[in-house]
Amino acid sequence: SEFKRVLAVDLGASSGRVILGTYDGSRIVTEELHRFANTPLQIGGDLHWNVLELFQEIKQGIRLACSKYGELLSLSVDTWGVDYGVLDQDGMLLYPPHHYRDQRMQEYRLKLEELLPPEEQFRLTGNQPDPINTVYQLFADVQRNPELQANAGRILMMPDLFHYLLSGTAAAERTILSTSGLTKAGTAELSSEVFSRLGISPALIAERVDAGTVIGSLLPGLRKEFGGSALQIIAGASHDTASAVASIPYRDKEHAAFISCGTWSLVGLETEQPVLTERCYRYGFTNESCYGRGNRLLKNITGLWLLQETQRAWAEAGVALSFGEMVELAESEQAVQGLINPGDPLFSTPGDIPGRIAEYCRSTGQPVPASKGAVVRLILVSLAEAYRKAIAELEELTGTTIRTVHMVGGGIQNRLLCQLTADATGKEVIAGPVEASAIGNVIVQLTALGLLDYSRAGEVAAASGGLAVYRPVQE
Ligand code: LFR
Repeated sequence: SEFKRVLAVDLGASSGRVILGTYDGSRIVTEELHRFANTPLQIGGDLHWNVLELFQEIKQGIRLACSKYGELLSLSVDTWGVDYGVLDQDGMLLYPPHHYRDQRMQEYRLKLEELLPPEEQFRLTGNQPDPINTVYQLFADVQRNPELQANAGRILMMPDLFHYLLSGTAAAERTILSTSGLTKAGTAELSSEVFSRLGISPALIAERVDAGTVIGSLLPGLRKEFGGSALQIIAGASHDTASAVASIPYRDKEHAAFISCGTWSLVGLETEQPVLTERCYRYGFTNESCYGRGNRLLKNITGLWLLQETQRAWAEAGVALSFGEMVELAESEQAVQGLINPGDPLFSTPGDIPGRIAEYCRSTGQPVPASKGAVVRLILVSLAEAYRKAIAELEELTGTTIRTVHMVGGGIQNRLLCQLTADATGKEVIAGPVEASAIGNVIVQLTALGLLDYSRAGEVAAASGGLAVYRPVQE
């Protein structure tokens, strides 16, 4: 038919979704077919992915898609970076994969950094050392369970794990692997230095593939469940941020930065080669792979997590507010004083974020926000300030003058945040698409299937996105 239909499965911190992407040759229309909770599972002291439940939900989404639309072309899963599951020698999942907000890495962090100092990790891999990175998690797992490597067949990053469960093919896709701290900067090759220093076997990593590889099709058993649908399984730009970046409708890419706004804010720009300077390391930037061969130079800044957890804490205390309502409260709040550092470790684990913000303000000698609106405004102003700083650093590191900031992802529905970002940076903000990861995911599938030339991706994304422009307001 003239309509090409593919499924994008996007697993994020607030929910997982199965999204239908329909392409008519000029734009992509997304339809959320199935949304479900993605609540981490606490078992004993550990925090895990509820992976079997998620698999069940993905199947439910495929079922709905097949019964509504019949034959679909393909499916690809994207998720946040760094997490993985461990398979045994027979390809069975050994235990529920850990969630990066689990704390087991803390105990082994120093030991790892003695064997492999942070600066060296950065130089070797281009990744900013962070205890959430795969390398820290895997090292902790191996220390805690010395039998693990003998029992394990492979580890698979989370999107790869879902692709494996759907198709039976184990592959390590490049963009998601580039978040691991295990690969050589700017390549998909494993860093043998990292593996040998830490005593980890590189054989744990599956065969590597580029983003946009058809790795198989639905396992026969599943295929029967869905009425014989032939669905191909594609390793797309399976890191959600790589997918989001693949959806950016650049107008002047040479002078553009991006902010991917979700639970995290990823502030960066695309470069040809990784940037491995000492200064880049000190400023806290990381290098990850784009779809294709490019590099994403970016900084992870805690993002809407702060609002999500604030919303949860208030709901638990009996005040249920939507994001829209929270932003309205912030809008009616005039100048708020003070700033928080969104990346302070105090804010990184689930809990009473408003309480911790108050604690942070007290301990830094700043006024404690006196109302809910003031809390929300303080969060948003602090995010915009963190964005401003990161963009100034990007300009310094790359010698580029940034003229436009592309904001993409769910967080841009928060129009106050977009305007505050334009004001703080003094630059034009182009916001959209909101469904950045899903649209990027679909774009990469369409290119893998030979239905779209990637040089047209920006144009297609712009036609699909519903873009909004924010200009800085001079005071
Ligand atoms: C965004 C993201 C970031 C990654 C962080 C943790 O969802 O994927 O890019 O660094 O989550 O994995």
